[in-house]
Amino acid sequence: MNALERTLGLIKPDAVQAGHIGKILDHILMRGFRIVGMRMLRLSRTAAENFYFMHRGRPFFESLIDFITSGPLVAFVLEREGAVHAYRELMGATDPAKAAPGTLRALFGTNVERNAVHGSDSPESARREIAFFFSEMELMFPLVEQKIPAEL
Ligand code: IDP
Ligand code: MG
Repeated sequence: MNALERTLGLIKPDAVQAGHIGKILDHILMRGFRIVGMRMLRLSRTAAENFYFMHRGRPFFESLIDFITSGPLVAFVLEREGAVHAYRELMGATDPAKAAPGTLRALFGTNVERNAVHGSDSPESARREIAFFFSEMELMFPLVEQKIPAEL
């Protein structure tokens, strides 16, 4: 049995602009994740460079910062058994062309940069990324089970 975990997810500016917020959240809820915090915001360049600090110096870094700061994004914290790995699975591979059918990136991504969604890659990253976007006070304790929608 997987431990109860939290992970940080983003709906990136490409998917917000394309009108995919609702559909992406439906897919997430149908997989049994509970949303315990959520907000819409636009990142400053400095904030984006801090969020993606591990990619500083990579050839795609400047373009990634341009993209992620290009418009509003939706940030959320998901809770579930094994949430970190389960949400990475639901997202699919970084490059939508290589992502498994039915994954969020296969469904809603455009290319390796404009790939619709982000998810923490480890429990350690999740802790850092959750604290980057949310204070402890802003996160819910889902004492009442959230209903899992049956279909889209
Ligand atoms: P991940 O989002 O699947 O964890 P990372 O390697 O951590 O992938 O890259 C962070 C983000 O940087 C990707 O989601 C994507 O938006 C962008 N990115 C990654 N690799 C490339 C690339 O080769 N070209 C352009 N953008 C990239
Ligand atoms: Mg990553």
